[in-house]
Amino acid sequence: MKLYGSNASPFVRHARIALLQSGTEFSFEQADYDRSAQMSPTAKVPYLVDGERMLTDSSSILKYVRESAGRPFLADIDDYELFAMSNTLLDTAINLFLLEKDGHTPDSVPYLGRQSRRLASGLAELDRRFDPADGIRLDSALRCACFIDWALFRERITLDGLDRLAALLQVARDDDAFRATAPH
Ligand SMILES: N[C@@H](CCC(=O)N[C@@H](CS)C(=O)NCC(=O)O)C(=O)O
Repeated sequence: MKLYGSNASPFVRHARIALLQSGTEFSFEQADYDRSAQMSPTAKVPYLVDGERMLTDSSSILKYVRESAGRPFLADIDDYELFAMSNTLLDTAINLFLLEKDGHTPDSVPYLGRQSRRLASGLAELDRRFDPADGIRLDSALRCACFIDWALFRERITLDGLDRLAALLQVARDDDAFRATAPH
């Protein structure tokens, strides 16, 4: 089994952590924008190749890896909802990050202002909903931790006033697989 991606991507990180936790033998192959555009129809990372099977999204990869290891993936509706919310905010933050590189900012593009407000309101809601005492066992909490660690790494957010998210991240950083996959 081969997982393709980059060291900085939070989507790739979540897939790597699931693979490490499952004990499955896999290799991690670096894929930049050019390689992913050649290999995957979505031109995104991660993608996973297992024999004849190719999966092109971190969510389908997670479902495959978790269920192959006999573990449910997003079986509970609250887990699913928080996973989806974290994912929306991660997409939003990445969108803002990539467009800023091309010179488009919330000041110059009204839709990016909306994206920026979505990020702030969504983070406040995640802070209300996650209980750090529950740790990162559920994929919603793990996705949220991958998201906020990436957003801090890229200096997209601060955790000022988001004490529960800060505590959740601290719990995640104590985990071996999470630490081993830190963005760089
Ligand atoms: N829905 C996808 C999103 C993956 C994604 O956005 N990956 C980023 C890297 S963090 C990417 O490949 N971006 C390339 C691009 O936007 O052209 C998933 O969950 O795997």
